[in-house]
Amino acid sequence: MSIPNKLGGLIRQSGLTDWPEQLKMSVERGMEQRVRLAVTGLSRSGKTVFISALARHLLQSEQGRSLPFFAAASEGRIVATRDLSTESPSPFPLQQCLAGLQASPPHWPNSTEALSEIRLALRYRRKPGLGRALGEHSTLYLDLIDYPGEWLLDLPMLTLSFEQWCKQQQALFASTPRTEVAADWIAQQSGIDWLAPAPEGLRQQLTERYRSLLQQLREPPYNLSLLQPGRLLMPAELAGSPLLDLFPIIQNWPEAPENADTNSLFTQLQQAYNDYCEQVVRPFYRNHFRHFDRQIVLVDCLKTLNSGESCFNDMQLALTTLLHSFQYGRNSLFRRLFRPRINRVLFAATKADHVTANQHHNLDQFLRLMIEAAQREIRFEQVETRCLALSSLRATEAAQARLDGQHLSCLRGHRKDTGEEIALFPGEVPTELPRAEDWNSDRFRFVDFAPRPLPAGPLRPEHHIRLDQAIEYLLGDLF
Ligand SMILES: Nc1nc2c(ncn2[C@@H]2O[C@H](COP(=O)(O)OP(=O)(O)OP(=O)(O)O)[C@@H](O)[C@H]2O)c(=O)[nH]1
Ligand SMILES: [Mg+2]
Repeated sequence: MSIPNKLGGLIRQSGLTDWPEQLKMSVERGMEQRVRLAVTGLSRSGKTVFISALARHLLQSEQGRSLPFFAAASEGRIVATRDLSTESPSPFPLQQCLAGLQASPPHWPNSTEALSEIRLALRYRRKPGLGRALGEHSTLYLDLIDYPGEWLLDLPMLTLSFEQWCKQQQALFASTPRTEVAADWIAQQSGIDWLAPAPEGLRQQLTERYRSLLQQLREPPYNLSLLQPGRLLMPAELAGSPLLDLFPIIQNWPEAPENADTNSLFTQLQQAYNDYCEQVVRPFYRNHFRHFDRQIVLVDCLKTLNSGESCFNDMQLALTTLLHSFQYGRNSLFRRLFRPRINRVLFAATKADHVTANQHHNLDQFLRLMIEAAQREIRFEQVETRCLALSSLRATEAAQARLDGQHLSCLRGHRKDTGEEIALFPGEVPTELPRAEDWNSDRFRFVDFAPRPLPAGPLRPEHHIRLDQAIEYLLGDLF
């Protein structure tokens, strides 16, 4: 077989039809080192703060000061950096996030309401050795996207039919606290004939009730994660669209749905579900959630400790379900060029500055418990994984207190809710799953802190906790 035929065969096997364009992109990709890092995290897990801090540190990494464990920077091999995000139609609002953190008093970024992209170019000197034959310098382009965490949980819906989704929701609503919070809504469903012609506006009315239910379950004291459809909570440009008039049927599932009236709630909801998956979720997945090379999964473990066992179980299920939406595997050269897969995953417990330094190891351990099932599946694909507690932007400083003649490690900072300055002993992070009595005993009360003012000048290592280790693990081998 001639070379072009061989290549054609390979491309056909790979399912690529527009191959000249793919080939061009792939060659560019191979020469330039384009890396797409998936920043995965449920809502309020810390994605926007992580991306802002990562970008801010990397954009000053030629100074080699703030990331001691990121070898390329500390060895002085990053020679220049640039933020290329302005080339994107929806650039990540880095300056806006940084301005908020530099304000007086500083504040965290708002919850993300739309998708945005950031692209950083890092020009570096290659290590002495084989790679030098390709030239002394090279550039690594790092692409990241930020998006509302709520949208992430729509991805698993792509693999479910309307009926499967309803059955899954039925199982969720059969356990506490959903059963209690949704009691009225569930009772209302029992009285509905899903197959009969539905009065005008009923679907919208029932959706509104479902939306406020989801809102309630997202907030304290429940803090649940597995809330679908995510766009009901964060609609962005779809606010008011009939595509979002959608909720699951969890009571009275019809015996013979094929007899449904064309104007019945069953027909309307099934159609709305299919339209939502195809017109909202699939384009989001197709345009943004394929072709990642590396992944960081941000997990707010301390929130689950504060909120209790049902929050822990729900977040664990949400993460395991969600990670099925990504493609993992080892990258052969061919695959790396044409269809990259995630081949390294970092699970990160965020907000490690909410506990004292002697608890960071415990937080690593607790994170391991939380993501055990997800990690096992990913490892089966021979993908490297690691667990690490980190803080993208450190909001507290270490302090010492004396109690009964003993020194106690404490934290000092400003409370996020009141702004009041406090020094406190935040307590210990368990290394095993808490027993029922511990979950119910108010044993865990980790406080949220307001950010410390971010300097306009260069950042230092004390502005983060282990962010440099995260960067080294995720990207270090590429420099
Ligand atoms: N102390 C501390 N708090 C953090 C850190 N990162 C995030 N937070 C807290 O977590 C909250 C949520 O962080 P975001 O980065 O906005 O979370 P997100 O994942 O982007 O959330 P959505 O946009 O709603 O999906 C912030 O308002 C802070 O209170 C950190 O490194 N240290
Ligand atoms: Mg965000």
